[in-house]
Amino acid sequence: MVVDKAENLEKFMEGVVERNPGEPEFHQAVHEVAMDIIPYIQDKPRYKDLRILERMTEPDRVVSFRVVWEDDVGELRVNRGFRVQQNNAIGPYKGGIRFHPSVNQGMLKFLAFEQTFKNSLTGLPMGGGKGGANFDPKGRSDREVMRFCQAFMTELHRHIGPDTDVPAGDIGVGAREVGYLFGQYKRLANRFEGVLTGKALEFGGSHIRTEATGYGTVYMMEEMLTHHGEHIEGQRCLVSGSGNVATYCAEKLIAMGGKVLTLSDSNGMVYAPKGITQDQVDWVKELKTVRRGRISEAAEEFGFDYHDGAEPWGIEADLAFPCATQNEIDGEEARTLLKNGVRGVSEGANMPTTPEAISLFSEARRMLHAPAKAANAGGVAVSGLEMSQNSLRLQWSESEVDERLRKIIRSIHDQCVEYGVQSGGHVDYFKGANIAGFTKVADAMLAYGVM
Ligand code: NDP
Ligand code: 2IT
Repeated sequence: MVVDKAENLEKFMEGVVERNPGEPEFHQAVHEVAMDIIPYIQDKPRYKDLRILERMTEPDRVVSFRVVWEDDVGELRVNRGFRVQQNNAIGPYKGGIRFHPSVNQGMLKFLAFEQTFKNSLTGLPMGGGKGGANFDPKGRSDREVMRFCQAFMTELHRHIGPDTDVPAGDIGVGAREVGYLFGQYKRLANRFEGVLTGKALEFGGSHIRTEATGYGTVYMMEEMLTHHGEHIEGQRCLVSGSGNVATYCAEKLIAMGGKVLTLSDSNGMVYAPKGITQDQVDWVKELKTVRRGRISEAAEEFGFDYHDGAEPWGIEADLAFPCATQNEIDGEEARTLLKNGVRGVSEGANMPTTPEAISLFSEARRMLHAPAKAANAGGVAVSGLEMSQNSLRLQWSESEVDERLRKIIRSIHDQCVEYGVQSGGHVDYFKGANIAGFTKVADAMLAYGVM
C-alpha cells in the first residue's frame, strides 16, 4: 500500500478511495479538506515532504466490537460498535458517539476526521475521535436502551479514559444515554472521572453543554453577518431537524430576534409562516426527549403546516441552519435556496451539504456559508470546558461558560477570515477553517518526528 505524495488532488483522492473501499462519506470529507490543503502545502515542504496530510487521513486506530444485549421479550440482539481514534496530536481523542442504523466504519471515519479539524479550531487541547453503533434507539424502551448502553460500554471502557479518549453524544445519544454510559464506565473502572462529556449537572456536567452546539451555530452566523454589516434580528430562518442541535439553534435564533419558520425529522417538516415561539420549541424538546414522538405531532398541536417526506429547503427565507444529518442539502436544494434569496448557511449538522451544493454556494459569492467544523464546534468546545471543570473539580456558572463559548466561536470566525479571505473581501469560510484547523495539528505532528 503506497501512499502518494499530496501533490495532485485527483491522484491523492484515487489513493484515498483505493485504501478505504466502500466508505463514501469518508472520501467526501477527505476531499473537502484536501482541495484546500493540497494547494496550501505546495510551497511548504515541511508539510508536503513529511506527508502530513497523508498521515492525517489514516486513523491512529479503529476499534470494532460486538455488542450483545437482551431485548424486552428476552431475544438476544447483536450489534456492531466502533471507536475511531483518529488523531491525538494536540490532546486526548475527543468526539461523540452516534447510535443510528446507518452507522458503519466509513461513517465514523468521516466524523472522526472532521472532528480532528474542528477540535483544533476551538483552541482547546483535544484530538479527534468518534464512535457509535448501528443500534436504532427508535421504538426501544428505556430499559432496552440502558441494557444496550451497558453492553456497549462494557467493551468501550478499556479503550477510553480522561487523558486517553473522551466520548460524548451525537445522533441518538443524548442525556439519557450519556447517563447510562457514564454509570457503566464508573462501575467498571471504579473511578469517578471526566471520561464522558454531556453529563448531567448533578454528576460532573457543564452548564450550557446541552445548548452549546445549537447556540454556537447561531453565534457563528451572527459573527459572519456582523462581519458583513448585518444581524440575525428580523431574519427568516429555516432549521432542519428537531433534536438537540436543531431545538437549541431555534431557541437562540428566537432569543436573538430571528423568525424560525421550520423544524423537521426523518419523516417530514413543519412550517410555521408566523414563526415558531419559544414555548413551542420547549414543547418540541419534550416531545423528542421524553415522549419520543414525531414532528408531525407539533403540526397537530399548533396548527403548523405539515409536509410529509419534505425538508425545509423549499421555503422562502433569509438564513438556513441544517441541523439534522449529513448530505441533507444537495445541488438541487442549494439552487432553490439561492433562488429564494437565502443569504447565509450555518452548518449545525456534520457535512450537511453535498460537494455540489458547496460549490454552488461558493460560486454565488454573496452567500455566507460556515462549514460544520467551524459552525458546530460550540458543542465540543463546551465539552472541552467540561473536561477542564472536571479536572479542577469545579462547576462554572452558566454565564461564564456561555461567555467562553461566544469567545471561542468569535476566535473560530477570526481564524476563518485570516486564512479564508479572498481578493475583494469575500471570505471562503471552508478554506479558512480547513487551513486553520490543519496547521495546528500539522505543527504538533511535525514536532513529534516520524510516527
Ligand atoms: P439528535 O439525535 O438529537 O437529533 C437528530 C435529528 O436529525 C432528529 O430530528 C432526526 O430525526 C434527524 N435525523 C437524523 N438522521 C436523519 C436522517 N438520516 N434523515 C433525516 N433526518 C435525520 O442528534 P443531534 O441533534 O445531536 O445531531 C444532529 C446533527 O448535529 C448530526 O449531524 C450531529 O453529528 C451534529 N452534531 C451534534 C453535536 C451535539 O453536540 N449533539 C455536536 C456537533 C454536531 P429522527 O428523530 O426522525 O431520526
Ligand atoms: O460532532 C460533534 O462535534 C459532537 N458530536 C460533539 C463531540 C463532543 O465531544 O462534544
